[in-house]
Amino acid sequence: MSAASAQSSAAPRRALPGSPFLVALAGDRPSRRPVWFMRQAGRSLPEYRALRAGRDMLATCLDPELVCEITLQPVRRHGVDAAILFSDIVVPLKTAGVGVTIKPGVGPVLDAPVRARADVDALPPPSPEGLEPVASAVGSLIAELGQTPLIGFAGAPFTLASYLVEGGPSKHHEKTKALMTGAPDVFAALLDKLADHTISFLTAQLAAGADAVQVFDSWVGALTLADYERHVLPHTRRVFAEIAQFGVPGVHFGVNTGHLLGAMAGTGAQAIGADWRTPLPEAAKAVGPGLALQGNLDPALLLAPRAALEAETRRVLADADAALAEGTPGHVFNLGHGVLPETDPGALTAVVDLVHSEPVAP
Ligand code: 1CP
Repeated sequence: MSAASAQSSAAPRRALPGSPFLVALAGDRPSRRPVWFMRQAGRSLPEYRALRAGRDMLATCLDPELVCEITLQPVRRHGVDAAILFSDIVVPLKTAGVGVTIKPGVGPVLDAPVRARADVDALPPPSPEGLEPVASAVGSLIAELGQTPLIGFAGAPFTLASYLVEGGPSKHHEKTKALMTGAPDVFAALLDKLADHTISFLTAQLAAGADAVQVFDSWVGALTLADYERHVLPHTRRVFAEIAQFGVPGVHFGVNTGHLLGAMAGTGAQAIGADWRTPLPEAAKAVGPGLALQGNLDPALLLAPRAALEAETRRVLADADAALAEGTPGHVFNLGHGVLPETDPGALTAVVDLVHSEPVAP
């Protein structure tokens, strides 16, 4: 029995029949247009900054009480239709014993990069025990959230690999691409091990009751379609196949993925997140009629004058309606990537109010 099936009966899954977010992902007509924001937890909120002051990021991710509070903050403040767990994509690596820290203002930084077969062989397997604080936070959140669904998440194998191979954040992912093309067997072994970590992190959250998941392949847009299909897709497909037994919807998202959307639709996800560069009707054509769409307001526009922000929000809603009219089963309003740290939280609340005030497409 796999680790995932061993845990799938751990907690009875709650039913949230009225949730606009879950209804839209299921392809039914929601009572109002659902909206949440990538990176809504943390980032722009002063109440988050106050809590985080003097606290290490990864230590915060492993403190269930703090995780609960930070996850709930944007739900209270903005009235979004889903909560996303406060955590990070490198948490499963940290808890397994990989030397990684999150440097303020930078992101994940590795003690030692992974660039050769021996480095891959030395990577530790997932540690379900290490993830117990995450599962505990999910359990408490399910109890606190009432009718608001909780989204669990993980980084996809390629995006995790980019941090491990580069040693930290990267613009061009050149060392990752060099390994992928120069030593494809080593790269495949690395992605296979990382897929185990992705599955373990998602399983911990799903077994504890998460209502949906999002798998972030944030940096996969740097690849060609051919490289994506050969080196990445099989591993991401395994992730979605392993979590399918939980029966919850999965969203798959990456930045700059206009040329990959059709292939990403073949991962087993129920919905695809589009970044702001691809208009939703175009994304709909790429992913086909069976998958819901999420997105895709440019997060930079939250810093624009309010009238421009409103106009762009309405344009995204009109694009969504055009996609729905052509057969897209559902739409969840979101940004085309995460909230920028300098965003005025009032702009986020204004977008939520506007999205909720617009009638659901017939
Ligand atoms: O969305 C939410 O509100 C939940 C919290 C969350 C999520 C979903 C955080 C908290 N991180 C993530 C996922 C994550 N982490 C992704 C995928 C989503 C995306 O593309 O935005 C990625 C790529 C990371 C890696 C990471 N962690 C970065 C990016 C670095 C880079 O390469 O540009 C950064 C800055 C972090 C640290 C981090 N994670 C989360 C927060 C609030 C922070 C900032 C912490 C701090 O410095 O105080």
